[in-house]
Order: sequence, then structure tokens, then C-alpha cells
Amino acid sequence: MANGGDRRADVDGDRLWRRHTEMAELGATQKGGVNRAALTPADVEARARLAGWARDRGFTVEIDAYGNQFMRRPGAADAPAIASGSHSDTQPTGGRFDGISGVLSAVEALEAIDDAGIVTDRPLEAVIWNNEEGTRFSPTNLGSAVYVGAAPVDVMLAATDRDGVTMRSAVQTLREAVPWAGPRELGAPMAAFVESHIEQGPELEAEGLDIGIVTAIQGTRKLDVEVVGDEAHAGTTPERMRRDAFVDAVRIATALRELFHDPDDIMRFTIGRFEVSPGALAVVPGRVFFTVDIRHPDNATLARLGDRIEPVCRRAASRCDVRVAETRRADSTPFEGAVPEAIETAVRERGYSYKHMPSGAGHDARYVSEICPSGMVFVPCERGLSHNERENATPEDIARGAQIVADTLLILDERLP
Ligand code: HGY
Ligand code: MN
Ligand code: MN
Repeated sequence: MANGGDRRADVDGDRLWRRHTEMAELGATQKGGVNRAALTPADVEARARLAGWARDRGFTVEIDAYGNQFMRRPGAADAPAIASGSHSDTQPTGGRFDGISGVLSAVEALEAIDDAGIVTDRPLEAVIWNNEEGTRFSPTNLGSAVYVGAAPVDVMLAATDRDGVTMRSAVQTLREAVPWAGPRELGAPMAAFVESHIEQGPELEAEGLDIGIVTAIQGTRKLDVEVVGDEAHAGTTPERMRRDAFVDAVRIATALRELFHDPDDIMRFTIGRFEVSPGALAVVPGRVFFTVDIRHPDNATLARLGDRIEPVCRRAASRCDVRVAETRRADSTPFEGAVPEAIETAVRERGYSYKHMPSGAGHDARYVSEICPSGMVFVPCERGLSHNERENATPEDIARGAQIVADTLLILDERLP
């Protein structure tokens, strides 16, 4: 059996790589990375170009209330689509592949199937999930979480960035850039979803493997911690009278690091943002804000240790007030059934080397799996580096990921009832 039943669609690796190069220019940083926060002008330009390519192919383009973008190639039947995609936004010191590679691979898969003149039963969709990295707006959650109802759309649309711009108005800016896009109902059914993504870890490259078939995404809890003391004069205020928010924040951070110390090195504990206010040389800090990001594959461990954060913070503070707020929580998400099985068929048919492996990073497929069978394809990246401007991958690895997406879409089109 050829790929996807008796149908075969070979991706165009050169076209795919050229598009990676083009997208990397949108938000390009001095160090060769990409800074393209959700629905900034660079991201809106990326969305508009992707929408334009879809329109040139005669695909339809829809944008939902939260700015998720869907590009659909019609099938023989008017039915929920088999979809693939990822995100176009990046971290502030992001790379040229995280997210966008899954979007471009989905688009390439649809175009290769289109070039092969294959008529699928079901429509096929390439999806751009909005705001996966969540760095610009607060509060924040993934566009895929909003789509499946795991995050309240009105709260997330009211979120603001540092300039007071709301997500709602940013989505409106996207609509104005693609005025001919149709509406999309949040939560509209999808038949299946496959996301290709760079591994963002070192295993595939170290083991010389082409593809990772993802078995699960580990669970996570994200929290904001605010330490409130009193501003005071750095020269006149004796230590015994100070309520120095920085001193207490350091005590708290040290206590949390001890709480999450794991001799087996499975727990992931990160303080990624740490802001001292007012941030003036001669003022004793009155406020410190910092974020906590913990990850672990075992839900019970995540629950038990995550619930200790607030009491540990309170106990570690000596003079300041402490406020702890959990902003996101997601249990471990397994990928089983039709999609990983179709991915494995595709990989074996192509003769690519592969292994089954969990994902340490979060992805949109976590939430999409709440509404339809989902799965993920990993491709190697250089030294596993990601969320770093030196993130890198090879054209051949990227093309293999896109090829598996194309084959998986065709196989699912054959197999799904
Ligand atoms: O944080 C994550 O795991 C994802 O890369 N945004
Ligand atoms: Mn990322
Ligand atoms: Mn990503």
C-alpha cells in the first residue's frame, strides 16, 4: 500500500525551506532568532501571508473569535476536517522553528496533496493556533485552549499587553489584515489533529533518529508570586526597619528551589520572570513579582508539590506580605489511538527511523486532544536547543516531518469512519 492508502503525495522540501526562511524574517533578531509575539505586526504579517498562500490555492480561510486561523482544502464530503498545525508566535528570544515549523509543514502537506491532485473524503485544514507562547498578554492561555473551551474566551479577549492593548483589539487587527477571511465558531468539531514540532530536546539528534512519535505531554502548573513590602530610602533606613521585598523574594525562591529539588532530575522548576519594583538604585524594593513554572509527567506529584508552593512561600517570607495565584494548570496528556497509529504507519512506510517518546514541552495538541483524536510528530533540532535564538534544524529533518504529516492526513482520511 502506498502512503495514505493507494495515494501518495511527496512534499517539496525546497518550497518548505524557502518559506521557513521567509517567515524567519518576520520578527528577526540581531542574533539570528525571532521575536514575534502573538498578533504583533510581524505575526499579523505572517498570518496574512499564510492566508494569501491558502487563497491562491483556492482553500478557504477562517478566523475565530480568539484569532485562531484555519485554512481548509475541501474534500468530497462536507464534514469535520482532518487538521494539522501549530503556532506562529514565538518567545522574545525565540528561534526560527518553534511553532512555525508545524504551521508550514501543515501548509506544505496540504499543498503536496493538492499538487498530487488527490481528492480526500474529508476536508483537510492547516491551523495557526493563536498565542501559544503567551508572552504578550496577561492573563494568558493558548488559543487552542480557548478553542476547546478550556479557557474562558471573554476573559482571554479582555487580556492586555504592557501598552494596554487588549487581545480583542489585536484580533480585530488580524481581521483587518485578512478582511476576506470567514468566521469560525469556537469549538467547531474537527475529525483529527496532528502537530509536527521540533523536539526541543536532545534525544532524536543524539540517537540519530529521524522522527519522534509523541506518547504524552507532561503536566504543568504556572503561578504568579507577588512579594509586597515597603519602599524606603536606601541610605537612611536601618536594616531592622526594612520590609525589603527583594530580600524576602530571594528567601522564597531559594525555599521553592529546595522544595522542587529532584535527585532523579525529572521535575522541571523554572522562575522565568523576576521583576523588582520600583527598580531604582536608592530605593529599598517595595514589590517583587515572579513566575513559577513546574512540569512533571506524574499528575499526583504535580498535585502534591504544586499545592505546597503557597505555604512554602508564606513560611519563607520574614517581613513582607505574599500573594500566590495559580494562572494555569494542565495534567499530563496521553496521545493514543488513531493518530499515533497513523503516524507510525506513515513512518514505517517511508522507512524513517523513529521512537516513541514523551514531550517535555507544552503544545497546542494538548488541548485539541480534548475534542478529537490527536497526536504529534517530533523532528530533531540541533543540540535540543529551543526558546533560544540559536535554535536550529536541517531542511532534511523538517521535510521528513512534513512528509509524515502529509502521509498521516491521507492515512487518517482512509481510516477514520
Ligand atoms: O512552554 C512550553 O512548553 C511551550 O514551548 N510554550
Ligand atoms: Mn515554545
Ligand atoms: Mn512550540
